[in-house]
Amino acid sequence: MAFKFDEKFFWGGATAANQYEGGWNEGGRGPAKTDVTTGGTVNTPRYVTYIDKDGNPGKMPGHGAGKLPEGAKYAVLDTELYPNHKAVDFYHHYKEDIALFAEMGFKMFRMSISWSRIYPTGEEDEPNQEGIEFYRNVFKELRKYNIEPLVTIWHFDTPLALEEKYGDWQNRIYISLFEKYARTVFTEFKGLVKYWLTFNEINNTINFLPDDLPDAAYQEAYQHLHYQFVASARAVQVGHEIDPENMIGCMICGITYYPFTCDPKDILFSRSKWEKGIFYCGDVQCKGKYPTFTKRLWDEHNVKLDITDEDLEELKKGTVDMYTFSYYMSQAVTTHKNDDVVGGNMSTGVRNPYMEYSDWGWGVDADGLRYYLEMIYDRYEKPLMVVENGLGAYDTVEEDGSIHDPFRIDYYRRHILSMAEAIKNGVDLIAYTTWGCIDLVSAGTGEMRKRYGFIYVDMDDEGKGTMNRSRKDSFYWYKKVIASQGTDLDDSFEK
Ligand code: P53
Repeated sequence: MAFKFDEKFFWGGATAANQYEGGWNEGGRGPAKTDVTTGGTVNTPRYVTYIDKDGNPGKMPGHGAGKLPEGAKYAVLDTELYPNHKAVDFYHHYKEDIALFAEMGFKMFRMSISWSRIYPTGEEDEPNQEGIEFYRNVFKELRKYNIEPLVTIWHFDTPLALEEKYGDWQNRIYISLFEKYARTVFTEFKGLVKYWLTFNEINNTINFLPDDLPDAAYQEAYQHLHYQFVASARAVQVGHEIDPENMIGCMICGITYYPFTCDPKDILFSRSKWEKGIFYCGDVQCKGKYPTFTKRLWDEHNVKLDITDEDLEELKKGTVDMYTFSYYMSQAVTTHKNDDVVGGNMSTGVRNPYMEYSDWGWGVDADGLRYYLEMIYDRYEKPLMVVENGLGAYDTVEEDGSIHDPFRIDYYRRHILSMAEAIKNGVDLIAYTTWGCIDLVSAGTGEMRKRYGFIYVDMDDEGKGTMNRSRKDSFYWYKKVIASQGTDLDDSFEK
């Protein structure tokens, strides 16, 4: 008998403002880092652009890797393409898009609020009313169809003015600025939004930090995280104070780590990947205190942090109500020399012979999702949400306009079956919002061609296209899956 998901289970899809919304300089919005970040590909990095102190244009690697030279200012250059500026224009298409989500039967829709649309420089005393109005209209539109919004407060987009002034979360002032912003959105959207996430993939800061960097880079990464932990804990408390009904979660980039060999050294190495990459952040946000292995992690890089006793109190008081995570892949890791590594953005690790890899080098592993769900539920015993999962792939539009994506359907089927196994095993999983339910700009590469959607958007890597939306085969399939509460997962679907 096929497993039937609870009727209250939140089926849906997920997006983020910087990759979806566009309208980067409309409605009083201020710029964010993504607005000075160029497009890249699977093999070429995205760059962050600036004008140096002598007025010359320059660029440095994106994703936090580069450092703005002394005296330089972030800048948009005429010679470069910035895919996040327009993205796929949810700003002007939200009614049409939400109607399509409703047609699929979505129960939940994950989106983020752009901080700089609410506070353009981050330091205003009053929020930008036009920004608030935009999101209020979006939430009302969702409610019209009984779609529950799931709102990420920070999805990689600190106002650029703050980054320029205070660095990338290297200043305690961020805690109060974030709290002000969070208080504003909790207050303004009370009654419209109940499910919130504080920081998207908070663990990326440490998990994707290359191993060979000097101690100073670790010092910065752990400090950055500490300020975000306290900011998140403050936001959780404020959110509960404003509306006790609010359910507020952490959001972790979930990667399932496997030891590549049965050498005990590899078992320990894999364990330390879990500790540093996954548990470090989850423990602080779910248990309200730094885990036992913290001292070892800090000592490895001579890290000394600015942490006050009040901070530790805040962490205790601001634990999250639920654990949410993205899941795309597993990674095999080893202490042995092995040159057969997996290419692709953000994916490191050794090629696992039992895995299939996407065109972007991500190891497709549905069993790894079950493993992750069970491991995490056992650790925290809080409700879980899978808030991102999906396959970035090339799509072909046929002459008649149809888009056949059986590979995407297969990917989702396998992951849904895996979630069903975890639920049968006692895991309290309450939501599944697939990533990029509508095609949008890739975070890792800035490409459009790396598509995740059930809905196709006519827009290419050069920023050309009509922005027209159309339904892929997977659109009809997911609609059927939702209608059958996950019992009907075979290939068939009706157009
Ligand atoms: P893209 C790396 C590894 C796992 C998840 O990623 C990641 C990243 C960052 O690239 O990010 C999350 O677009 C993130 C989304 C992002 C999505 O995964 O590189 O929360 O913003 O778009 C998919 O294919």
